[in-house]
Amino acid sequence: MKVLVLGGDGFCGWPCSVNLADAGHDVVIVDNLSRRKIDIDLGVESLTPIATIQDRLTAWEQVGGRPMRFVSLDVAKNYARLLYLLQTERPEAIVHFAEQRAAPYSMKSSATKRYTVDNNVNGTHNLLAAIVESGLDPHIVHLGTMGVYGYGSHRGATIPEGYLTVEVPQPDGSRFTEKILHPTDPGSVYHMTKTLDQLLFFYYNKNDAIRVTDLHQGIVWGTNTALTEQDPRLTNRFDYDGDYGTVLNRFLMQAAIGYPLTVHGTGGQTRAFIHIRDSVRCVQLALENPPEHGEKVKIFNQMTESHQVGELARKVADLTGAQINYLPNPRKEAIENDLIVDNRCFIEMGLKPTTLDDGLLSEVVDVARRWADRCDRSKIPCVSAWTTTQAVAIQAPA
Ligand code: NAD
Ligand code: USQ
Repeated sequence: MKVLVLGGDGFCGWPCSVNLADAGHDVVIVDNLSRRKIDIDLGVESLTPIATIQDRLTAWEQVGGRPMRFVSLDVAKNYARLLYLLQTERPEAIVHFAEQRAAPYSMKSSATKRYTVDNNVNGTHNLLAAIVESGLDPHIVHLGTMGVYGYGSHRGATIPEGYLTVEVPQPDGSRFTEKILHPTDPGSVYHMTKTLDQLLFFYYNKNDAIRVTDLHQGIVWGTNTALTEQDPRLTNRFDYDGDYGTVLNRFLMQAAIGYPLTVHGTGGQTRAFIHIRDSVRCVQLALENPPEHGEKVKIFNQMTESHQVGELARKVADLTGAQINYLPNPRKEAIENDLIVDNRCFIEMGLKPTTLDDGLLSEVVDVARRWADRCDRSKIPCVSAWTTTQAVAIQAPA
């Protein structure tokens, strides 16, 4: 199948692209390399050394991979070129990773808030409008987030895959039931853009019958897949800095360099997790099982385990002997929350999850310890505060 991978140079997009090529798909990576430019602006680097996209593609062919092409394009800004790309490539599917994905970066300043909204919402809308204008019928597989449901209290309820069945009271006292999009409760400007994406998909699916699968993905941990381990130039990125590093990978890297694990608040926040190998597999499963024509947006919860942040820190500490540091929280978020998630769709499609217990140690030894000398400790603290209240709290002397 001809597949465009928007954002195919990123952390999730790169291993996904090579996996799709390996599965026999004809892959075109579309990326404006904005993520590499943000690294330069922030003065940070991936813990793992990453090759240029050109060297990645050469290396992929040299290990015998099915050739992939690269198109440099900003999908949020260059509508005309995006439309032309669709008209000339005529993809059967488009995997859409091309968004600014860090919640802390989105909360840094009004400039990064505006950039995140402009980039993410325009990118998704440009894609939808261009598909309509092209007259083509590709299946979009979009990377959304578990964060659209919010991390307040769900009062013990299981979070369904996208749609909630509600009972609506009628004036005569009777009730009818209806399936609605699960209410959204974003916890950052970044997460808010994902809730807006969800509405864009709902509308274009209803109005133009565009086929969409929206993957509500949890926090991705790990680094490589079997395919990206074949050559050092195929290595995936590993973010550890205070803006782009996600919690579990940060803890693994911190343990590897003897830096006390940075738990925000009491660590009572519960989040959903998935290993990068499973993320890649889920995208392939979603791509190869498109919705029927006329079917509403398919929503899958792309996660395999839920854990409290404090519990994760204790797990990593038990494994490595690391110290734990409980810090003032730079985010405005619930101190503690429950999270019970229905993820039956992927399990029924045959996903065999990589659990934390299987993968943590090898990630510490093979990646975090191996590249520990590349770490810049000054980039570890999370300094993006959600409001001035949090800014004051994180600057107060301990
Ligand atoms: P990433 O920053 O590593 O990759 C995103 C890629 O998209 C980058 O290569 C970037 O250059 C590109 N991009 C951004 N804006 C673009 C634009 N306007 N035009 C063209 N290319 C553009 O992020 P990631 O971790 O790979 O995340 C990919 C997607 O998955 C995001 O949409 C993110 O919201 C979602 N997601 C990620 C995680 C996670 O833990 N990493 C979890 C859930 C969902
Ligand atoms: N946290 C710590 N210590 C740290 C870093 C984070 O305690 O050093 C806490 C945060 O306060 C938060 C939790 O860990 O409560 C998760 O933070 P995170 O940075 O790992 O994840 P998040 O900001 O939610 O964003 C990441 C990805 C994003 C994706 C999202 C999935 O960057 O692209 O959408 O995970 S989810 O969380 O399910 O919404």
